[in-house]
Amino acid sequence: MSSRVSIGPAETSPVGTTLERHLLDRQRRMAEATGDFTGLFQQITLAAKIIGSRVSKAGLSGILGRTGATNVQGEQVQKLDDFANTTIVSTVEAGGHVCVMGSEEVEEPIAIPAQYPQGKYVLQFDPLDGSGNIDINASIGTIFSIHRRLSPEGGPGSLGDLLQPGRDIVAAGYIVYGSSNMLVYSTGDQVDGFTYDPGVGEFFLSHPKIRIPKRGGIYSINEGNYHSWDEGIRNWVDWIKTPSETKPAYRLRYIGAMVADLHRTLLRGGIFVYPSDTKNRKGKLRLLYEASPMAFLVEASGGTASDGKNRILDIEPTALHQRTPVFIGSPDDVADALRFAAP
Ligand code: FDP
Repeated sequence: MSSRVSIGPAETSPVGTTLERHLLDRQRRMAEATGDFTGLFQQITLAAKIIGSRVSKAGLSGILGRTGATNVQGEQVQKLDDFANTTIVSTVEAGGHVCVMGSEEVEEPIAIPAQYPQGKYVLQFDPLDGSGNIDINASIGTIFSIHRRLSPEGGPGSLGDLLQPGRDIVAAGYIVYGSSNMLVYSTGDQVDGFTYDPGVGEFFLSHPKIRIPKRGGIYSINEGNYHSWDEGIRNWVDWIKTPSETKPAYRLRYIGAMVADLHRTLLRGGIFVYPSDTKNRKGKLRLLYEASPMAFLVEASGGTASDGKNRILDIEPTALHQRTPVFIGSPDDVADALRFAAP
C-alpha cells in the first residue's frame, strides 16, 4: 500500500458496503488522514454518477452526434466527450484537493482557478474512453489516476506535476458504463469493484479484492490491423488462436473501448494488446490517461503491463498526450506475447 496517499489500508469491507462508507472506514484507519483523498474521491464519484446518468439517457436527450470540433488527438469530439470532460473539471476544481488536472480532451494542463484552494493532489483522466461506442449503445468508460503534487504546496500546479510515471500513482480507477455501471479502483494494495444502484444513487461493493487469473483463455486485439503489425505480433496472434497439444485456441473478444476490454480481462483473465503498427509507430493508446492507470490496476490485481519491452509503470512521460504500445493482462499470457513481440 502506498504511504503517499492520506487514507488507511483497504482491508475487507463486507459486500454491500457503500463506496462512501468504505472510504470513510479507510480514512479512520489512518490517524493522520486529512480527508483530502476521501473528498477528492467523493467528487470523482459524483462526476461519475452525473456522466453515467447522461450516458444512460444519451438517445433520449438528443445528445448523440458530433460537435463538429476536433480534439488534440485529431479525432472528432462528440457531445458526450465534452459533457464528461466539463463535468469532471467543474466537479473537482472547486474542492480544494487538486492543484492541476490533465484530460485526454484538453491539450494543455487544466489550471485550478485562483479563487479556489490549490490542493496537494494531481488528477488525470480520460473523461469518456471508447467514444466510438457511444452511437451504438455499447460500453464506454471514464479512466482516472491521482498523483501527489511535486511542486511546492499552496501555489498552482505545473506540467511537471502531470508528467509523473505510473509507479508514483497513489490511486487509479475507472467507471464502466455498461449493462450496469461499475467503479473499480485501487490505491495499489488491492482492487475493489462497486456496482451502481440507480434507484438508490449509490455504488455498493460487489467485487472485493479482484485478482486477475494467472492465465486466461481470451485475447483482445484489433485484428483488423493484422497487416500493419510487425512480424512478431502476427506470429503471436497466429499462435494464440491455433490449438495445439499444449493449449486450446484462445477466444477473441474486442469491444473497442479499453475500459470495457480491460474490465473483462481483470475479471476473466487473458490479455489485451494494442501494439505499435505502421499507422501508429508509438502505439495508439495514451500513456497518462489510459495505459498507466490501467497498468496500475492490473498490477495491483496480480497482472502484468508492458509496452513490449518495459514495465508501463516505469515509463517516464515527456509529453501530456504521449502514446504507448500496451500488453496488459494475466501474467502468463503477457509473458507468452512478449516472447513473440520482443524476443
Ligand atoms: P476510442 O478511439 O473509441 O476512444 O484510445 C481510445 C480507444 O477508443 C480505446 O478505448 C480503444 O481500446 C481503442 O481506442 C480502439 O481503437 P481501434 O478502433 O483502433 O481498435
